[in-house]
Amino acid sequence: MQNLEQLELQFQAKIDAEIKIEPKDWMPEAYRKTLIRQISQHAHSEIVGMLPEGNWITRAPSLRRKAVLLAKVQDEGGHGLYLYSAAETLGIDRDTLIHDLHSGKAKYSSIFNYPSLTWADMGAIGWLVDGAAIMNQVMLCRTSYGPYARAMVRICKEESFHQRQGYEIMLTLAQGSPEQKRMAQDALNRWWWPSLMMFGPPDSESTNSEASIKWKIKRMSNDELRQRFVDATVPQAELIGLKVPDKDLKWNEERGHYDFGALDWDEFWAVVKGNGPCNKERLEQRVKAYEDGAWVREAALAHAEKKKERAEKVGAVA
Ligand code: BYC
Repeated sequence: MQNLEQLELQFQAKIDAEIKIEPKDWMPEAYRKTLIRQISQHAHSEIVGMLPEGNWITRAPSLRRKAVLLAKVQDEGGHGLYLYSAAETLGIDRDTLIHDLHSGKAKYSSIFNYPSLTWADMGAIGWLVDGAAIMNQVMLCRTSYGPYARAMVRICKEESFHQRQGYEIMLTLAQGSPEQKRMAQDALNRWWWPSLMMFGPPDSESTNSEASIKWKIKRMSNDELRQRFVDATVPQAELIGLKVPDKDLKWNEERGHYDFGALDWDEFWAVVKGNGPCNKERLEQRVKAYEDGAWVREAALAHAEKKKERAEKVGAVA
C-alpha cells in the first residue's frame, strides 16, 4: 500500500509529463475540489450567460440576425451541459451544483451581471465577452484533467464563431448611420472594463492560481491573459473606427504590449459578491426556468422508468 506522499509525487510526475488525469485515476482531494469549483463555475457562467442575449432574440433586427443569435444562445446551453457532465465525473451530482447556483453559494462570471441595453450589446458581448472567454479557454484545451480538456476543444470551436458574429455586428453598426455608430461606441464603453475583469483578480490577489498552475489546470495567469486580450482587441477596435474607453491606453514599444489603465476592483468584488446591477434578476430568472422545466425532468424520468420495466418484463419472459 502506497502512502499519501508517494501518491502525490506520482500524481505530480504525471502532470509534469503532460499525461492527462482521468476520472478513475487517483488525485489529491484539493485537486478534485478546485476542479469541481472551476468547472461548475464555468458551467453556471454558460447558462446564466444565455440570459443577457436571450433578452434580444425576439428583438433581433432581421431574420438572419435572429437565427444566428438563437444558434449562439443554444450553443451556450450546450456548453453548460458538457461542463456539468465533466464536473459530474469528479463525483458531484448535478442537483447539488444547481442548488448551489440557485442559493447564491456558487459563483459565476461577473460579466453576466451587467444589463444588455441595446442591440449593439449583442455585438459587444460576442466580440468582447466571447473574445475574452476564448483567450482563457484556448489555454484550458490543454488543462490537465481529461474530461475538461476535451469539452473545451469543442467549446472553443463554437466560441470562435460567437466572437466573429459579434465583431461583424459591431463592424456593420460602425459603418452605418451616425446613430448606429454611436450605439456601437456606447456598447464598447460599457462592456470594455467588465470584459477585462472576466480574467479574474490581479495575480497578486488570485488565491487559487498558485495551485492551479502547479497542477496545470491553468497554464497562464489572470494578468497574462488580460494583457493578451488587450493586445489582440485594441487593433480590432481601431480597424472599425471605435475608441477603447481608456485614457491611459498606450502602446509600449519597450514591452511590446499596450499599457492600460487601472481596473476598478471595488466594482469587481461588489459584482462577485452579488451586488452587481443584475445579480438578483439573473438568479431569479434561472430559478424560474428551472421550476418551469420540472415537468420535463419528471416526464423524462417516468419514461426511463417505464422503459426499464418493459425491458425487465421482456427479459423475464425470455
Ligand atoms: N467572476 O483565485 P482566482 C462564456 C473568483 S462563459 C466571478 O484568480 P481562479 C460565455 C474566483 O472564482 C465563460 N468570480 O480564481 C457564456 C475565486 O473565488 P473562489 C466563463 C471570479 O479560478 C455566455 C476568486 O475570484 N469562463 O464564455 O484561479 C455568453 C479569486 O480568483 C471571477 C470561465 O468560467 C469572475 N470574472 O481564476 C458569452 C473559465 N474571476 O472560487 C460567453 C474557467 C475570479 O475561490 N475559469 N473569480 O470562491 C477560469 O479560468 C478561472 O476560474 C478564472 C479565475 C480565470 C475565471
